[in-house]
Amino acid sequence: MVTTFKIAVLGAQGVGKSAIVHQFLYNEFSEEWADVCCRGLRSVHAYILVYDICCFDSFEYVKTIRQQILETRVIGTSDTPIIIVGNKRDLQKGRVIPRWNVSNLVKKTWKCGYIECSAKYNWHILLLFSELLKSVGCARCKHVHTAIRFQGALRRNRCTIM
Ligand SMILES: Nc1nc2c(ncn2[C@@H]2O[C@H](COP(=O)(O)OP(=O)(O)OP(=O)(O)O)[C@@H](O)[C@H]2O)c(=O)[nH]1
Ligand SMILES: [Mg+2]
Repeated sequence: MVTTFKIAVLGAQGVGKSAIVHQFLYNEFSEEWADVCCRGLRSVHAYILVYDICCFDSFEYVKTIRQQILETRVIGTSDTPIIIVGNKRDLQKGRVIPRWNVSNLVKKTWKCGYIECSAKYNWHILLLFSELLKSVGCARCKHVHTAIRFQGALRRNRCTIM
């Protein structure tokens, strides 16, 4: 079991990557976040690939990133878990791909986790991070309260946003 987690949150521009991380860490939502840069993507323990459920292209982007992750995986290393996230669930009237289609593709074909959330209303953000902890092999991370403990640890400045 790893005790230090490096998580890459990737996705097209404006899908809500920063909003998800800030909602998890600080229970805050804003219309605008400062940009963060990407470093050390190869050595992460898990990937969160975010798309906007109202934006078709952002799901195509997720497909491309996933493909790139698979292609650049070091042969012989264990598979790094990938969780696909459909954000902006609160705007679901504008959904462009039926949920069933995406979840079928992601879960059955890609064998990845799939979660829909709203960073704006804090829907399923804790669930996302508890699934993430489970996926990196944390045997005791079966419940949302583990994600709450994780959140607490991160808030105590044990988290670096790179
Ligand atoms: N309605 C709604 N808006 C959201 C949600 N999450 C993010 N947004 C909005 O979407 C816009 C982009 O959010 P960001 O978190 O900056 O997106 P990002 O993926 O970090 O964008 P880049 O860093 O530019 O790639 C902002 O105006 C947010 O307020 C959500 O769950 N629901
Ligand atoms: Mg951002």
